Amino acid sequence: MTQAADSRVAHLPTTQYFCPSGDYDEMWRRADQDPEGFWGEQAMDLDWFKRWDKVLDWKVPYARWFVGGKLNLSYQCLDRHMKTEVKNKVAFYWEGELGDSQVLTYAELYRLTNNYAAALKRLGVKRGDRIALYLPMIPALPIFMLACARIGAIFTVVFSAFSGQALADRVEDVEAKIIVTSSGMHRRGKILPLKDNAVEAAKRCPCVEKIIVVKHTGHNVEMDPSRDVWLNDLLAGCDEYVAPEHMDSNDPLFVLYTSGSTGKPKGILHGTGGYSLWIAKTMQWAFNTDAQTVWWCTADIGWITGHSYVVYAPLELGLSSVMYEGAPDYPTLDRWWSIIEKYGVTILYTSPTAIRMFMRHGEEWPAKHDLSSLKILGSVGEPINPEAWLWYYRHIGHERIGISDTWWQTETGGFMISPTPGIQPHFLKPGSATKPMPGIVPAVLDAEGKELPNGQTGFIVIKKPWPGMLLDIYHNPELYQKTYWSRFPGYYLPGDYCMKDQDNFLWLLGRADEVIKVAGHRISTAELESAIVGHSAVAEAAATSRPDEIKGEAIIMFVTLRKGTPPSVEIKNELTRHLRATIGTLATPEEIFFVNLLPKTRSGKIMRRLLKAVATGATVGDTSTLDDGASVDEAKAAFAELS
Ligand code: 6R9
Repeated sequence: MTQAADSRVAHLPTTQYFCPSGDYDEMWRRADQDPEGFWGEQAMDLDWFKRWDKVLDWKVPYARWFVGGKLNLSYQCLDRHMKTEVKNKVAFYWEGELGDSQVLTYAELYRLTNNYAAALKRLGVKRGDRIALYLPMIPALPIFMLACARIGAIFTVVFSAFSGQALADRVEDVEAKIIVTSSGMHRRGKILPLKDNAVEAAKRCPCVEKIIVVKHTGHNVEMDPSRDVWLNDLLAGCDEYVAPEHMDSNDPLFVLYTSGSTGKPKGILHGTGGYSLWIAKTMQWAFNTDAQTVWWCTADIGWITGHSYVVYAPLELGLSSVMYEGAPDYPTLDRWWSIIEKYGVTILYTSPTAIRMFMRHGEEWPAKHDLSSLKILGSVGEPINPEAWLWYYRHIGHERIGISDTWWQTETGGFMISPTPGIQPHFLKPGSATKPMPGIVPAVLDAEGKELPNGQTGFIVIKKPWPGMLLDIYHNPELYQKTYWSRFPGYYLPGDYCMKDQDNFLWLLGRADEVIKVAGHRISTAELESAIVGHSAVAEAAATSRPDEIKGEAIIMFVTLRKGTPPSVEIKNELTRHLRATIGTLATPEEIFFVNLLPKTRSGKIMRRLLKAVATGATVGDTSTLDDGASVDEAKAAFAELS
């Protein structure tokens, strides 16, 4: 649960949005009553090689949009702008952590995408092949994503903070032929060895034939000539046009791994036509973008937010974007605000964690800069607490502009619930993502599947398919069915708690399952547990979280050690290192508690509710099904002692 409860009635006046051109209620009703008519009209804004035969084919749990239609997303993002004034417009203002920068126009991006596509083809990549992209926030990443889309290769981007092992798990599952990486990446003045991690993954995965290496850092990198190739060498002689593949609207575009309730991340599979349309439309609606927009989405491309709203949607809409490689507060605490001033950013889209971090640093840092170019602010990744919302509104927006708090998920492709100033502005309430996008029909259900009256908290479900909906879980349709469609048959289950207030505003209140959001990064308790028990000293483990002032949630682990290993600070540090090496830095626990027994039910299930209560210092509640009351006291004692 979030801190929303105390501010549910805090109304704010409508802020001065521009262009209140539409009628939100009317548009929402139209999309609900005649989805095929509505989406058929919207889809006319894309360039199709062949028009669809049917707008929607919906057989629970699979929705197929624009059936029979043919298009290519790299064509939407690039080729079609070559005929307009967008051609010479800036696509990306790239800013490196070291202060270096690069400006890429649409024409340059188009040329590079063709060259990269030619290079991939030269390595034998064909339509339907899988490619893993393990790159930092440098221009090569969006260019490879566009090049893959162009030739119909399915890509999976692996966040650069994931370890070599986590990369290997994903490469193996998707059976990638090629890993694209960089020599290294800059982070807070250090160089992280991405290439080494890629080699570790390639050694574990026989499917990998080649590693393409982008030269980004100056340090020495060992190359195995039978497997590794520098991008620059590969590009020599690739200065050519590559015709975009005519992809079927429901052909896969990418797989993005995300955490759920199992120990292994699942590959969310997104398609081409519905996805392309959904992200472009939702971006316009939530942020009222226009030709003058200078967009900055601060998310890493390794997450869905970066896929949809750093790379594809802004390019489809022909916008200029900022892309920044480094840490937000490096080398000085006003790095972000200086970037906004430098490029005249008009829309900033970021996470509550970042806002809370800046809040702690103090408003004097943004106050040093002219932020008057900003027209709209955005938030994503976790519930935004009203205090952070108000700080953002006051100290970044200067009480002049609104905040689009966008609720959505990897699986949904694009925004689901958000203010829609691009259609019609409405009142905002700090902490509420407000109303569903046209085409989104949510309901709040109790545990039995009964719709709850306004004011009560339950599970949010989505009653109808929407164009950005995932196609499937890669190679695992059973898990797809089970995860999203089995608890409340016929409805999509996102896994979040939600409350609809008396004004029909929606409050998204955090995950209802075993997924944790640490600084907006999604990770599951099962993943953490299976990683930590991989260490030879660990007998059993349970992961939970507690609220964190900055990161939203922090990871807390309870561990029983094997006989012969006594608890110590050394073993604690060793287990932290082990988690980071197995998953990545985002798996760093805030605290590890050693206990002799984990609290379990009589049927042997770990009592997570109880551990969570212990970790957060709340009252423990009903323990009548508990096997051994002593273990609860023990967990509590361990917590009290160590915290
Ligand atoms: C886009 C993204 C999805 C989960 C989602 C929810 C949380 C995201 C939110 C939000 C409240 C918001 N979440 N945006 N909760 N308000 N505006 O973050 O995708 O990484 O798949 O995470 O994030 O719990 O279920 P993903």
